[in-house]
Amino acid sequence: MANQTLVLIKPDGLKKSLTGNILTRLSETKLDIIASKIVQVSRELALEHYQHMKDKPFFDELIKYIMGHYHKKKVMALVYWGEDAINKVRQICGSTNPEEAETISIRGQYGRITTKGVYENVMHASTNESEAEREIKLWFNPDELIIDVYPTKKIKLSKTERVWT
Ligand code: IDP
Ligand code: MG
Repeated sequence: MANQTLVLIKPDGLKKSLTGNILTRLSETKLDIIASKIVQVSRELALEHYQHMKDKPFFDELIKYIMGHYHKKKVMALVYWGEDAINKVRQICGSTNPEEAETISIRGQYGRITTKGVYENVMHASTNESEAEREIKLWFNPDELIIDVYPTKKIKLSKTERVWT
């Protein structure tokens, strides 16, 4: 069955110039990229993304890490879509702890554990369908995806927008 998954190249992945390497590894899956962008992660977005970790002792460090305090203040966000996308991406990504991740997985090849105890594991990948849905809806608006993977509706907003001059 086709499904979709959120991939983030985390600030350490960008700082280490691993974007090309990571995307090349992920292209082994033959999945389609249906959205991508560079994001400066706000505190609100970081807290929401890692809400399930809020009771962990390393939570504050984790929030600083994903916001780019230790590397570059940016993350590359992508949505991959296709047959069994969630599992295929997670497989190449590798386990959470970079020291336990399979050596040839992306995290195994490029991740490290910092002296502050955070797993800097260079990328994020959703682990199941409900997590993928929550995360994709958090990081992207419907119009940023080239296919409608979840139902949408139209509402009229009267907000001020910044446009090119
Ligand atoms: P995942 O990213 O493999 O899905 P989660 O358990 O969702 O793993 O944890 C989110 C992120 O928090 C991890 O990618 C890693 O950066 C960090 N993390 C998770 N567990 C630990 C830990 O035990 N020590 C330090 N950092 C951790
Ligand atoms: Mg997770």
